[in-house]
Amino acid sequence: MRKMNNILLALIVLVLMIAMVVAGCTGQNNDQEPLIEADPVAEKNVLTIEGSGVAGTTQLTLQEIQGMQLDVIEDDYFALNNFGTKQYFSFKGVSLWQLLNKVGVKDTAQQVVITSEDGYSVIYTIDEVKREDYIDETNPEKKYKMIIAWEENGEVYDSTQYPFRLVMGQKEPGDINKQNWVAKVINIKVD
Ligand SMILES: Nc1nc2c(c(=O)[nH]1)N[C@H]1C(S)=C(S)[C@@H](COP(=O)(O)O)O[C@H]1N2
Ligand SMILES: [Mo]
Repeated sequence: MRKMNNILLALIVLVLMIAMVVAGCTGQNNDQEPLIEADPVAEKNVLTIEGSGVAGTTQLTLQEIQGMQLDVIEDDYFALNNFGTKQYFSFKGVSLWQLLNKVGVKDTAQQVVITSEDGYSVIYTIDEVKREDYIDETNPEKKYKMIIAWEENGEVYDSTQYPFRLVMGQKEPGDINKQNWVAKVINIKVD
């Protein structure tokens, strides 16, 4: 009797195992299902550009932005922070204005909101985004564009963790510009 029970148990386990394998296979073979489910890790590598001021919603990885044939800007950006500290940081990236043109900015666009992963955000007018003469208060020769950088002081940001930073010079002497350097940009909304 005990032997019969063991055989029965073994059979039940076998049937269950076969059922699991079959269920697994049908799931994988179903064409309707996406191969990759919405993966929070995968989504953290994209920058979303959206709003009524652009042609549509665009999601771009660092690799895609690097492949867009935009002028690569490499410069030492002057920073003044709220403690009065003056410092230079080298950045590599592309002009935000050029990037917006590439994705299709409309004539009606008025403002740009740049938002980070942690919710930190800044707002600029389109004219401020277009501006190519942000300053270094200590060097009258210097002119900066507003850029989306992917490399800071020789280190490329981790491409899986929102690898983009908004960077610009000062609007005028005394402008505490470092606070506008939004790190880990997740969204650019143009309206
Ligand atoms: N995403 C994000 N970016 C941010 C901030 C922030 O809190 N979150 N703080 C800003 C401020 S106030 C300063 S001074 C600088 C600090 O930059 P650091 O962390 O590279 O020194 O980042 C700016 N960018
Ligand atoms: Mo700051």
